[in-house]
Amino acid sequence: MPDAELELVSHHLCPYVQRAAIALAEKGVAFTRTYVDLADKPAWFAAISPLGKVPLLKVRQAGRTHVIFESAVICEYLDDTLAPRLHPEDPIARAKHRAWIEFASATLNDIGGYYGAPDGAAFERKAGDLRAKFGQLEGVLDATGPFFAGARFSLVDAAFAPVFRYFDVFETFLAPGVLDHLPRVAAWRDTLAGRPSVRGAAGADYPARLGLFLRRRGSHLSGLMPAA
Ligand SMILES: N[C@@H](CCC(=O)N[C@@H](CS)C(=O)NCC(=O)O)C(=O)O
Repeated sequence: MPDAELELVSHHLCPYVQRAAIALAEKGVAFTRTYVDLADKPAWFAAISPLGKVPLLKVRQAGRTHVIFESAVICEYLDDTLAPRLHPEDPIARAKHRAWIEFASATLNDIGGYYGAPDGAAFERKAGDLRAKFGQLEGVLDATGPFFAGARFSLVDAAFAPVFRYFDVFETFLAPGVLDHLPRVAAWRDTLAGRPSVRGAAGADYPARLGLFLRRRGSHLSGLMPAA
């Protein structure tokens, strides 16, 4: 991608945006970020985002601007064009990684159901769904780590780091039940939390922003938060 200018159209809390930001940082490439208010989408954004969603990657190259949407596609594009490779070379391993990135998206959907659950019963159901998913991960994580597939950071790691970032905030006021008794997942989570690309993917104000967002949900979880 010689001489391309990259702009990541973002939202402060979006976990899918974080995937792309992590991949960009792992590639060591310069990029700018533009933040969109998803509650009041600007016209320029609506005009270029076919699904009305972030992230978008704007690629300015040879006098043209290309807009790429969908985080998985953005990450694949970055991996096709910039070193180091974050997907495995082996096609079977690569297919499995893509599948586990889908699994990360399903986990994010469960997290949305968890923090949005209207009552205790729905909340416990979603906690159970999440516990089951993290249990499955415990069974597939590389035995020696420190990353999903062993020594090398991959796009699967980029997809799960934002998943764990939610729990860093949840666990400031909730017992860590969903992630209990999963030693490999716990070690993986710690490693990802210390990775510079992961640390830089969200702002220092992320916990405060997420806290405010959660408090305003009016959900079961909102009611478990301490008074502001
Ligand atoms: N499948 C999409 C999901 C992206 C997504 O859901 N983005 C959310 C924010 S995290 C969004 O932009 N939602 C638009 C809206 O709320 O109207 C991807 O992987 O990029």
